[in-house]
Amino acid sequence: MARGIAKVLVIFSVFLCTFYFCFLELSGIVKPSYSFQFRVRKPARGGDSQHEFWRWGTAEGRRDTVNGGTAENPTRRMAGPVKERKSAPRIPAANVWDEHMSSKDLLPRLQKVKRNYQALNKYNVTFRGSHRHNLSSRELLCELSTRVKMTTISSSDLPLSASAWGQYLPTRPLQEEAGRLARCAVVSSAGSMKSSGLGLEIDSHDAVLRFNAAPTVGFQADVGSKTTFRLINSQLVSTAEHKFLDDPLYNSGILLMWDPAPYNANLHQWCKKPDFQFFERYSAYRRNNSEQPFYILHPRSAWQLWDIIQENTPEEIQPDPPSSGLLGILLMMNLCDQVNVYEFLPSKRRTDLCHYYQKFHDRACTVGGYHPLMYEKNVVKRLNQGDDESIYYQGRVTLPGITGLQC
Ligand code: NCC
Repeated sequence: MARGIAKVLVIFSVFLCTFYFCFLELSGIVKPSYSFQFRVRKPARGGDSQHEFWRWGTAEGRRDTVNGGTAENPTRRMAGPVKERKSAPRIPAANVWDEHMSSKDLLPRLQKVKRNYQALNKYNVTFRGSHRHNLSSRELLCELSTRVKMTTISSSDLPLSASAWGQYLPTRPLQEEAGRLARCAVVSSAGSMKSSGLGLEIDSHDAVLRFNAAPTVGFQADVGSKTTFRLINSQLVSTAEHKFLDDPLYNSGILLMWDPAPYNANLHQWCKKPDFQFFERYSAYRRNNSEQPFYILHPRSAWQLWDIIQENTPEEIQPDPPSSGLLGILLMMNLCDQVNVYEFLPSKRRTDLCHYYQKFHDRACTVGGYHPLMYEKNVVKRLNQGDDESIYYQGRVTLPGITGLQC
């Protein structure tokens, strides 16, 4: 008798389990136990904890939270399978970069990093401008066009004491070297470029700008293969680990380097005390690759750009120069009629993976630690002429050229 009851109980529980998994979970009526993957990611090297997830809105969590790298909307998933409407895809607003992001939206660790850089004030920034954060997108474009001179230096700008390396600066103006450019692409190095399949779209532009050590070989499907410009920082040129003199990655396209000066320094003061001692390696590279144009940005450009970011931000930003990313975007806005920027504002592929070509994870790569990157992105979002769908699906922002702008 007891064995009979036990048998019935076993059969009944097997039936219950089968019903639960096959019908309720798979049809999405109950929340699947594995849905936790939305929030938990692998421990990040340099990250805060295993349970970090993206906060796109306020620290109070008013907005949705989405884990890096997933495109799905957890609420929709819980509501059961819904057919994708191809004509008008719905983008959850909280999944597109919010131009009002502030330090409150940063992880506590990155808030602290920001405060430390503010206390350090390495470049003796003495900002005396006013906060004018109600400018329209058009007014902001005019500010960028009239006040930021994205110029390169020539040997005649430098003191005699700098002639040992200054003699290697190109004589032909960059505008002439680049020629007239209609549509240009700027490719951020973000991890979210991975699996984007944007390669063909990127290569369809008249010119493509890439940053630092970002490769194309092995990543063509996602980042394309054309490199017209490469903007590099002086740290990369100066430190042996980057193999700047030996790596063929740097041998194609027009090279441009930048090095931060103190906020109020002139060229003479900068030459005496650059951020990184790049002179010898710059000269050596030029001797070995004399045919390849290799420009150096005027150090004041970075601070002119920084002033505009600070003026258009209601709180104090890091007193450090803008990232290569924003410098490159503005450079291209000066050289091209239209600029498409990829994954500077992260798409649905958003991730803490720092670069598409490395395995290192750190949220700071996307929102900034040393660079005022979050605020740079807020400005770019305000300037965007494209739509939220393009940001969400392609990570693409469309900006106008500013050379002929009537202000
Ligand atoms: O990482 P980095 O930048 O070379 O990236 C180039 C530009 O892409 C944008 N980016 C990158 C990663 C990410 N997850 N999101 C992004 O939006 C940024 O706009 C970034 O500027 C730099 O700005 O020069 C920087 O350089 C690196 C590093 O020096 C080079 O990669 C050397 O190869 C800096 N990292 C370190 O110093 C450790 C980084 O802070 C800024």
